[in-house]
Order: sequence, then structure tokens, then C-alpha cells
Amino acid sequence: MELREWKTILTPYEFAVEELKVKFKNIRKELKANGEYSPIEFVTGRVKKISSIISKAEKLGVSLDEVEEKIEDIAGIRIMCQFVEDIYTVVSLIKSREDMKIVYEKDYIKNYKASGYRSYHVILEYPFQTAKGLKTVIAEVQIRTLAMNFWATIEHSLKYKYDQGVPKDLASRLSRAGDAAFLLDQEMSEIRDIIVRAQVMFEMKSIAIKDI
Ligand code: 0O2
Repeated sequence: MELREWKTILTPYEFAVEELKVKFKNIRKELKANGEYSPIEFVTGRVKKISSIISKAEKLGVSLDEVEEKIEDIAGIRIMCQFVEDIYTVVSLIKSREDMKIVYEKDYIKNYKASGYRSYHVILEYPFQTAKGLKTVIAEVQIRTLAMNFWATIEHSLKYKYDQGVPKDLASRLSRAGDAAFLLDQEMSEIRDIIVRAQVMFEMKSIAIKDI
């Protein structure tokens, strides 16, 4: 496939990622403006690189005509939360929206991967307007805590370093580090109420100072 054809395919995904990022960031802005706690800490997004799409297609045995249908994370959104409980609140928020539809969900927190990977994945159908009319794209939303994100970012970079596979002893250390990160999440959950109250109070104070 030529670069021009890839551009035609991927441009709507770029727009969808931009729109979805704005929408999730706005949930945070709105809640904060109301002096409420936001389950969303920050949001990132990306369109999968052409080289990554091609290697995933090869791995899945999918032809290039089928990538849009079969590769569900061409559009990828990541939502970071402070606490594990917030992840499930974000999932409920997504379920209640009328501008996106959940196709299916994967709970890699309850069913964490052998690598130590933890996150909640939601596969969405996102309809949006383009110059050529309504287009629906599939997007993958990964929802995770800050600790899960720390772990996944580091582990992902190591996977690039060891293209033949992470050595066994390092893989088991990483898996243990994943357990330790989850223990941190559980400890933080124990004191969540106190932290949330303190943060809301701090937010209210800074709004009041700005108004003076
Ligand atoms: P990227 O964009 O480089 O992150 P598979 O990938 O075969 O395990 P599947 O069905 O494609 O399975 O999707 P899955 O496992 O639900 O989610 C795929 C994405 O989740 C990955 O994208 C990663 O972003 C993330 N992920 C899944 N497992 C791990 C893991 O063990 N470690 C880390 N760091 N991330 C993981 P890609 O395709 O790797 O691409």
C-alpha cells in the first residue's frame, strides 16, 4: 500500500483520537470546575504507527485490506486514574454516553496478564462527522492507574530493547514489579477517602483564591 493510501485511511483515526481526547479531558475540566473529584487524572492518545499496524497485521495473519476491521487499536486512547476504583467509574461514565458505543471490554486488572500487565480495555465504536459524512471508527481505550501506567511504560520500552523476547529472569522481576505496583494501588485505595477529601478541599481553595 502506498503512503498516500495509508494517509487516506489514517486521517479519520487522527481526527477521532483528537475528538476523544478533548471529550475525556473535558469530563475532568467540568468536574473540577464544579468543585467535584475527577476520576480522570490525565488523558493521552495516539494513532498506531504504519510500521506497527503492518507488523500486527502480519502477527494476526490479516491482509492489509482488513486492518480497519481486524486491528482494534489503530486509534488508541489512554486514561490515567489515581485509584483502581476510579477506573470502574470511568467505565460507567463511558457506558452512559450517547456519542460512543462499547463493543466489548477486557478487564486485565481482575485477569492480569502473566507479564504483570494490568489495565482495563474498552473497545469502542465512535461515530463522528467527516467532510465526506458520518464515519464510525473502532478505538481502544486503555484505562489504568498511575502505578499501572508506570509499570506498562517501562515494560513496553524493554520489549523494544529485547526484540527476541525479554530474558526469563528479567521477565519474572518485571512480573513481581507489577505485583508491587498493584500493592501500592491497594494501599492507596485504603486511604482514598482521605486523599479525595483533601484534594477537593485544595481545589475549592484555589478556585476561591482565583476569584478574589
Ligand atoms: P502499542 O500500541 O505499541 O501499545 P495481544 O497484543 O496479542 O496481547 P490484543 O488482542 O491485540 O492482544 O490486545 P490486548 O492484549 O487486549 O491489548 C493490546 C495492547 O494492550 C497493546 O498494544 C499494549 O498497548 C497493551 N498491552 C497488552 N499486554 C501488554 C503487556 O504485557 N505489556 C504492556 N506494556 N502493554 C500491554 P500493542 O499492540 O502492543 O501496541
